[in-house]
Amino acid sequence: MPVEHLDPSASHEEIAAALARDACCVVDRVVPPGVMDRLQRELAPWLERTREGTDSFSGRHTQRTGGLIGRSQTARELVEHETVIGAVRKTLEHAKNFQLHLTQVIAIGAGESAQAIHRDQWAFDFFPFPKGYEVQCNTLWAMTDFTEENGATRVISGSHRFEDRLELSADDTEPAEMEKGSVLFYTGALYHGGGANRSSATRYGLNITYALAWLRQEENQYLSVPREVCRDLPESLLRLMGYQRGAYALGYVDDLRDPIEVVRPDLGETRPSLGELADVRRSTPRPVAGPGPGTPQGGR
Ligand SMILES: O=C(O)CCC(=O)C(=O)O
Ligand SMILES: [Fe+2]
Repeated sequence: MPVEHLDPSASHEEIAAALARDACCVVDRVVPPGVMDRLQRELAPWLERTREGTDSFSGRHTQRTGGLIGRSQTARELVEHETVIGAVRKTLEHAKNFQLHLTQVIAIGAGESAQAIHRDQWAFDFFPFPKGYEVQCNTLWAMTDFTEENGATRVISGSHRFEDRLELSADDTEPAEMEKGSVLFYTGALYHGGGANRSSATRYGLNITYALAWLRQEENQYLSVPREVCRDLPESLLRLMGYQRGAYALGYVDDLRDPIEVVRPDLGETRPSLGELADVRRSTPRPVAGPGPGTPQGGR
């Protein structure tokens, strides 16, 4: 089934509804192509010197450049893009909070072969999350047009309902073709993979992913983004990067301090505390969603 395309004006609810149904969708032309050119220019010094992968999953003709919060103002803006944050919040609303999971330009070079079809949430040690309990909401921004020929991401719409740990092939997938400036949204449970690049030019995609704040981040933001840079970032972005507590108590600093206080002492509480558990319990949605709520994935 081809991936659904939504208008640039799609609401957060419409994007989240498409994700609940198919686990993926493309929102067309979220930003003008010039924004992608600016991102490319800002990152050029790092893109040039990034080495290709050393295994077939990373891609032996693919460069992966990260640490983007510290390296590009445009990347910072896209991480907090209103359309994305609203759709991610809606998709992950069954948990108390979410955080940035990784920032990475994926440059698939000419001649690269197709990546193995996988679920991104397998990064969590293949933990069998309950079916319908989404732990990630991901974006892949097209920095160049994505075509079947140049390695557009291969997706299987609706595959969040499949069994876990399947070995699927490119024949089971469709290419998520899209214009530069468009965004492929997909959840951690979608079966997908980078496509083979049979063109003569590099396919550039900006992968920005978000995950529940009680899970470990794939890209370590605390060590990837220099402290001097952090001091000048907006509070909302710092919290998204993980300078916040995950759920009730995860990640506090020494005497129950909010981690944001370490980088922004001006935002510290005078008498730090975690808050009343009863209040937090009341304000946290019950973690059920989608088909078969509460059913362990191993039982599917
Ligand atoms: O670059 C792409 O199209 C997708 C890559 C991917 O899925 C991954 O590296 O996890
Ligand atoms: Fe992936």
